[in-house]
Amino acid sequence: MRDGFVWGAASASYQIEGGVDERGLNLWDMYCRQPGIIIDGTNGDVACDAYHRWKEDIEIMRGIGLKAYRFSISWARVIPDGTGAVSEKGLAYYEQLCEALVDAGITPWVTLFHWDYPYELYRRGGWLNPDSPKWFEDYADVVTKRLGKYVKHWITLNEPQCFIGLGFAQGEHAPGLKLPLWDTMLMAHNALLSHGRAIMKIRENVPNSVAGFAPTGDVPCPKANTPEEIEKARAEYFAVKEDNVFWDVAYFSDPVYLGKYPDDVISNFGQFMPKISSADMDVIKQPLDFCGQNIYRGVDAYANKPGKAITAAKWPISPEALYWGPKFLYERYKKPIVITENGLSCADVVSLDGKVHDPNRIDYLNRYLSAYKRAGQDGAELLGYFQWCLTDNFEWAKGYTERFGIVYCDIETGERIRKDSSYWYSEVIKNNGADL
Ligand code: GCO
Repeated sequence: MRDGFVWGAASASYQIEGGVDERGLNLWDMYCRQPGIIIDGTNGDVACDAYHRWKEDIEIMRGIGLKAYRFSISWARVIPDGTGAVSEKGLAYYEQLCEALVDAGITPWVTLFHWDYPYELYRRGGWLNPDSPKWFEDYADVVTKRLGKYVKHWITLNEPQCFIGLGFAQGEHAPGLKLPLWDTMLMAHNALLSHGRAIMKIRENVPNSVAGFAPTGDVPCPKANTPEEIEKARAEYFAVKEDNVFWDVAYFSDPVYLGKYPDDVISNFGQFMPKISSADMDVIKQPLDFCGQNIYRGVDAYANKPGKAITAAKWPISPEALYWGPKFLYERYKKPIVITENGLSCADVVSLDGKVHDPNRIDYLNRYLSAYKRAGQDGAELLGYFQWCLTDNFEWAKGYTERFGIVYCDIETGERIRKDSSYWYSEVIKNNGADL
């Protein structure tokens, strides 16, 4: 890869921290309390206990040779009620974490919001409330003022497709609601306004900041390497999805990078859109330094192919998604690409030799990273890659039944064991992907 390419690994506060008694309640705390909601009946109260084991985790990152670590801030740990009084203990936790990362030569990339919305704000209407962008802006102000001396790299929102779509439209994630489009599209708009106002705070409080956001979506890959099939796939990637308006890359990314909602969203769903002013779009389209994107799979790749290669989570293994996704995104938004998440769940176990052998993950990463490298050789400017994820953790509605980490975590004891893939990844980082 190019000199200075960022090789990282990622996590998220609710999925790893635990420390539930030392923060305010969030939406996932309440969601997990409902019987039968989480597949194994678990929650993030303790998780990987990263809240207490962060020093050990930094030593593991140092051992792997990570250049960067992407993690998220628990909003309700810093501001327990989401707005108002700030928790010094919460801020101090993140300040010591960021200082130690910098001291270890690992660049912190901080996600402001990765789904763990303060429950007190949810009770006040959450993203529906017209004050929600201001709440988020004030939170961003507090965090960037305190951490800005250690943190230059910021990601505002992780996957609005999920925290709005899965959470409030499909009802598969917290809070498990199926609200009408005139609510969910208003929530999506307020989330985008929150993004823009947070970017303005980042620019105000952090000199030389590098900022973006981390949407997701499945990548339609051409069925043949012909101009017609490539154009078809490109058009599909950015086209409105009739059955799930939010699972459309352009729904959130066109307002952010281009300052307007896609025409096909307006023509198909305009009647549900909230009132939008040009001033709103000016707030949303704050200049960003990179195009972040979480990419795991091609859209229903090999959907009907019997015996297709799948992960433990039954996701298709489709490395070409990490060629076409970056290529299409770079062409449309003309920003350096950062894959803010990519990885897979494997049925990882501790073998008799006490190690965790995960050849499937090594093979998957080899294929996906080779495709990503090829996208760079074919013209896309690639800035970085974050492996999802550092340690096995709480996989939302799937509880602890899925293991995505390059580091094994025994959820009973908290013991960490580096998997074979973390040693493989170390070599990739050392030679900057030369052997991919
Ligand atoms: C996401 C989230 C992560 C998940 C990971 C595996 O992309 O869904 O950002 O928190 O754990 O993707 O599903």
